Amino acid sequence: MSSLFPAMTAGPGGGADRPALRFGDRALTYGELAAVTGSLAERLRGAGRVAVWATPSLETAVGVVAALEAGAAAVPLNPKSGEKELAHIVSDSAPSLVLAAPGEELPPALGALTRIDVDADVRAAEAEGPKPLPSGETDDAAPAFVVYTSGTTGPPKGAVLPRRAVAATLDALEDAWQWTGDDVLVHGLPLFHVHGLILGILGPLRRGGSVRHLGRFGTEGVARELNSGATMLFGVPTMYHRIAEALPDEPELTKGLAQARLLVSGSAALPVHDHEQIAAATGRRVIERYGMTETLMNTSVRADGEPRAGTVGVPLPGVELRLVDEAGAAIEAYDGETVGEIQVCGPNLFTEYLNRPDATAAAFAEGGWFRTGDMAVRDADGYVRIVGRKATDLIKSGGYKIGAGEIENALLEHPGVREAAVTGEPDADLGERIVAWIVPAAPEAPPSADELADHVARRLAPHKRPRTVRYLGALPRNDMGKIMKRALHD
Ligand code: MCA
Ligand code: AMP
Repeated sequence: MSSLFPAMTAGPGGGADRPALRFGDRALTYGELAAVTGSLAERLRGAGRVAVWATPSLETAVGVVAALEAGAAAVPLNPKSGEKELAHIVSDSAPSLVLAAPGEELPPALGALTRIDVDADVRAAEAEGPKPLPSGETDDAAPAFVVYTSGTTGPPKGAVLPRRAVAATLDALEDAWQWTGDDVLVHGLPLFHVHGLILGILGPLRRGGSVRHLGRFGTEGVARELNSGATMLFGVPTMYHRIAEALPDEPELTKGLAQARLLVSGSAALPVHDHEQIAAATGRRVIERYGMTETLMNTSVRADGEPRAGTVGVPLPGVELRLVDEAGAAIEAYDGETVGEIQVCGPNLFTEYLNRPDATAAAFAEGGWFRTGDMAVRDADGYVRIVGRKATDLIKSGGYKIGAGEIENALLEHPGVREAAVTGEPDADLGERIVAWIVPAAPEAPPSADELADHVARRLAPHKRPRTVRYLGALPRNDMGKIMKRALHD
């Protein structure tokens, strides 16, 4: 097995004193990271799949790195997951244990799992003496992660990401972004998804550079770090929208962004208006990259390319990308007009949905092309422009992918709900906002919007809660009894 983090194992003179991770006032150099992960990795050897209680903390980064160095697969858990969602993920992924920061209270759904506290205290690790990293052979096809992602219906599916995919995507970004060990990344993304964890934590570590995590996103933190040595910023469009709104009142933010080397947005489309507002105030252009949990990163505007608002750039090195029409035939046009579904192939792809051979088979077209479900056009110079999504039942809110069916099922479990339909509506801040259309069981006493939001937040996760609730006497249905969601908005 080649280590995913060569900088951590570099010998004397290899940069052990260089900063690796910083969360608030807690930080680790590469030498310290090797020390704290060494003994943990030894305990995790042969552990198979390990759950990680993925709070935005140093312990999450240390736990994941140790698991990967041990050849185990990490299953990052959203610490705000509701009981139903968590129970599903735990029973589906069947981890052998759970890693958590000391003192972190874990919910009953994890009660049956052995818990290992992640000790990120470097003095304790050094007192134990250096521990060689496990040297067992792990195949690059072996799983590195199982990341849960929503589909249109049913509970989230676990995308199994091999070590090869993690290495391939991070190395392709090295090329596209001229990303080096001298870069210092700042972000405040959650650590239970690809964006924040794989790109935002493992990316810098693979390059031998460093990351400063904000704990939670805020424009002051972004300004502070970009004005004190950070060179790159990652965020979802909601974060860049909030930055764009704050720029007129926060001169330090303007100054920080103006001097950054690279501002990268992803997970959803960044509206052209936000692009323009940031460019006008700072003279800097945000670049977009396009990825997916199942594929990691597919395309990006390159650091040495022309930034163009509204596009996600060109395929990354090693990624094959095609557009196909409704009959599944490849579209040859590069005319900025002909719309097709994006399909991709390459070493960046997941291997399967855990325990879901049916869903895995359905996700691939002949020849191993993965069907992304994203609709796009290609400009003459190869720039890809995403224009929509095949499934209207997938909602992107705040950069989170959310399945309408999952929320409808949760709403139907509320005794005050007789019928429910969920749609997404445009929202300046979140991109899309979740709207629940409810037929109450008792029209004279419908459950309140807050009650329904809390119900969904408790069962699934707070970001899946409806932000708007509309009450109806009946849902519009066609002759077959199927809900006509388009008619709802009329
Ligand atoms: C609110 N809260 C509640 C409730 N209402 N808790 C329980 N019950 C309720 N009814 C809590 C929330 O948990 C949260 O807590 C706080 O109140 C505010 O919630 P909310 O309004 O939802 O959050 P926000 O401040 O609007 O968040 C915006 C955000 C967030 C920061 C942009 O959406 C975010 O972090 N998005 C990132 C998504 C992401 O990383 N996606 C990557 C996946 P607290 O404040 O304590 O949290 S896509 C991907 O990985 C692919 C590969 C790709 O291409 O990148
Ligand atoms: P997820 O399944 O949560 O990993 O989200 C993946 C989806 O996010 C993709 O299929 C796209 O629909 C969307 N996405 C990611 N990056 C971008 C982007 N830069 N522009 C538009 N959509 C994006």
